[in-house]
Amino acid sequence: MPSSNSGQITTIERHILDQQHHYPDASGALTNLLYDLALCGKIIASKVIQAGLMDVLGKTGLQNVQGEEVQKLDEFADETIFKLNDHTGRLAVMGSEEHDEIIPIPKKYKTGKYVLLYDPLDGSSNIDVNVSVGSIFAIFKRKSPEGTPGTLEDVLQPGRDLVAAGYIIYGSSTMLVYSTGQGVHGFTLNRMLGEFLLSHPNIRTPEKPKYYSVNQAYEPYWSPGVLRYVRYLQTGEGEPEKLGLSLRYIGSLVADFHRNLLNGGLFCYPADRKDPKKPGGKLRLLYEAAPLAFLAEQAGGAATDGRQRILDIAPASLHQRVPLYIGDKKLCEKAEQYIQKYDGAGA
Ligand code: AHM
Ligand code: MG
Repeated sequence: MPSSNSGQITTIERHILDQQHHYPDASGALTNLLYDLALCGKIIASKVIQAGLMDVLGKTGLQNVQGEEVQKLDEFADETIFKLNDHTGRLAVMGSEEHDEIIPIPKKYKTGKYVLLYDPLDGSSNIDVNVSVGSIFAIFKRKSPEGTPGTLEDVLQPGRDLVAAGYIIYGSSTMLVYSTGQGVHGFTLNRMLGEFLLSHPNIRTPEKPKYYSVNQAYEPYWSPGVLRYVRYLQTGEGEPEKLGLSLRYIGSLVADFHRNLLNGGLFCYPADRKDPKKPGGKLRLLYEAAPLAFLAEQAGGAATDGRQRILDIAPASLHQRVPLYIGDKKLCEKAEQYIQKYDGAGA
């Protein structure tokens, strides 16, 4: 495992502190918040790796607000992130995939200036077959006055206003990847030390894409533009040279995104006609698409819903869904061209 940067070992704590120097007025609250999230990652990782051994697998029998089955590890991850952040005085309000409404800071604690949105355990339906899953986080500055309870308005911000975002991937190793707008940096958890060490400084997504990732089974439900676009990814139609992409699809967003970020490629979850209740596809803007779009752009890639930049979308609701094309910049531009050309201006 690479654990050093030109021979020097950098812990995540040190790295986050160094990043703070880019912001002379920083109070340290964001630094500490990111460090708390790294701790959440370690705690969740310790549970995820024991998933096969402990009685943590299996459904709770409850459904989350999206009508999907909630698994025990989802609950554990959700509670861990909430409980490690509710009392620190750094947050005004939180929002999670697992909660219908915004999550207020308990009255007995002070509120702070940041807003935390998170998907505690994305891809959790894959856990019982040992597939990588991940936690995604997005951090905004609050809009409402400090010292008051946070509001829905604090949460409904476009991704371009993110101050930080990242994910923790629980895979063959546990990694935390984050950005505060100064590049994307990856850390690998050294289990012996219990520390995240800088292993992937300043990640840039490769110039030449290698993979496209989409759930091809939904083809019958795609619009003509999406169909033509995916055909383009397969054949490189109209390109002087073949694109030569291979298909890779895990069905676990963080894992699919992480692979394409490091190896080059495009992940998409287009809008489809499969479920009339989900016309915008499956993925959620605020705690899935926007934070990953922030990382993609910081790494030299892009993210679009097929019509506009993900980071420019002003959310209307906490659990808003959005079509997502993310990764290679040129392939994102192509997605917009195909959808505009074959689906028309507003279809
Ligand atoms: P989840 O938030 O309920 O875990 O669902 C999101 C997951 C993503 O990780 C993944 O990209 C997508 O669902 C896969 O969906 P599908 O099975 O429709 O391809
Ligand atoms: Mg999710």
